[in-house]
Amino acid sequence: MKLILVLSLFLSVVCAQGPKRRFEYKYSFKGPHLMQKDGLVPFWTYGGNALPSDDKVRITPSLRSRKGYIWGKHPVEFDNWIIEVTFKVTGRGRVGADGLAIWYAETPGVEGPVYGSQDKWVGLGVFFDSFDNDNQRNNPYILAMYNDGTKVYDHANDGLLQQLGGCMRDFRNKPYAVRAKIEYYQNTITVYFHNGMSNNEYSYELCMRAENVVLPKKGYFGVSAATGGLADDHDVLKFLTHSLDAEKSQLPEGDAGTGHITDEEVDKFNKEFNEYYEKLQKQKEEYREKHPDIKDDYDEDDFFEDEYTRDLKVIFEGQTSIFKSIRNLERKLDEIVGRQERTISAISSIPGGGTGASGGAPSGGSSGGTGSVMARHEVDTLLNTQNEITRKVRELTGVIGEVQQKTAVIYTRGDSGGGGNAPGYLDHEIKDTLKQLNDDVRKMSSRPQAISGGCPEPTCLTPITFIVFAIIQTAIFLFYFMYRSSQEAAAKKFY
Ligand SMILES: [Ca+2]
Ligand SMILES: [Ca+2]
Repeated sequence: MKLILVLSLFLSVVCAQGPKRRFEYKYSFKGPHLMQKDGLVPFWTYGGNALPSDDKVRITPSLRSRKGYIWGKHPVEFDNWIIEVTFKVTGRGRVGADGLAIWYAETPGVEGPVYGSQDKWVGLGVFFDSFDNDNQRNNPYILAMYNDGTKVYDHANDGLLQQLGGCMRDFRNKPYAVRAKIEYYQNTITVYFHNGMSNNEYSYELCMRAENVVLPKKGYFGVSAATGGLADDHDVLKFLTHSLDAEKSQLPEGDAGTGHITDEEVDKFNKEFNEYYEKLQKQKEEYREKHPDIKDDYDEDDFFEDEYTRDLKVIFEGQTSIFKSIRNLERKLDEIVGRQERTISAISSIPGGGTGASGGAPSGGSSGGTGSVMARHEVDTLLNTQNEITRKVRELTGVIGEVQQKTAVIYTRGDSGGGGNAPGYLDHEIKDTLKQLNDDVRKMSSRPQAISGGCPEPTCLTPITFIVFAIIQTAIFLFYFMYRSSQEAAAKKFY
């Protein structure tokens, strides 16, 4: 940064010694009242598809195969000059055509094939060639060409071999208008270009320089443009001409004719500059010594910034504000969460219906002592315990029932299956049967005489027969009882 300042200081010193500039309004046009009411541009004539308006001259619209031009009416009366042309080349395509030309020619051009103007001109043409005819991938290209009236512009090669010099620069679709500064001074042509990325009028860069070029005297300035298969708008916003008076630089002794700075002069300037610079540094140091409190990191960069730095700054500020907003949001979110937690705890401390019923808390006092109020988890524990108890009781009941059943079964089994404990009615039945049997036996033995003759012989009922009969009967009875008891036991099992 310091270096740039130093250089600019040096250049300003040099320029102060350079040619005197004078604005030439008769060779210029610019807005906002570029066009008169009758549609004319003062001191200029235009033709073809050129169309002026208040703030610009549209040399061609973005339509195919158009040509337009504008030429100064008056011949240039001064030998050295500098022109500054501000223009825009805009089109929707990634590639445009054909281009724009700035002229200084012996005669005003007429419509023709070289960017809208005639070929074989005499003088200088500076071409802004949009379209890459020779396919060298070197367009858009800025090219300066001198023609003595014999050469035909080589469109096929984009005039590459005919140029005085040139540079590859993109001049289409820029945020600001692009600018070209063409200086013709002491037979030297210098072309500077401003790429239209900023509105800073000092952002020019050197494009080409050619010495020993003799242009015709009393020529005409002009601008022309053309479109082809592709098309751009070619708009010229300003055409400013300054004459350069070389008289002052001719005054110093020696080498006056060329106007160049001699080595002696360069040494002198350098010496002066070094003296000033040292003086400045000395003063700075003195100031620092006198004011040690003041921040001594004086840096020009703090005071100047380029566009990139400015953009970065804007981005940084934007991000900082976003960061702050996020932090704010975070804080508010924390507050909300805190409130929510407090609310939840307050709700849980209020005795609910179920809690009151099981906990036996006072139903009236919502803000009663928290010591007497059961907490939720306590209630839950209590309910769980109760359920557990109920379940256990049920299990116990089941077990008891089972035990009863089993007892009953055992009991009934014991009742019916006991060998020696025959029920009483069986005894009676057996006894009755036996008694009846005895009675019958006795009756039969007490009347043997009464039945004589036809009565069967005592052989028909011998004591042996009787005893056998009695045993069989007893066995039948026993068998019957056993069968019956087994039937009953089976029936109880199902029950
Ligand atoms: Ca071309
Ligand atoms: Ca090319």
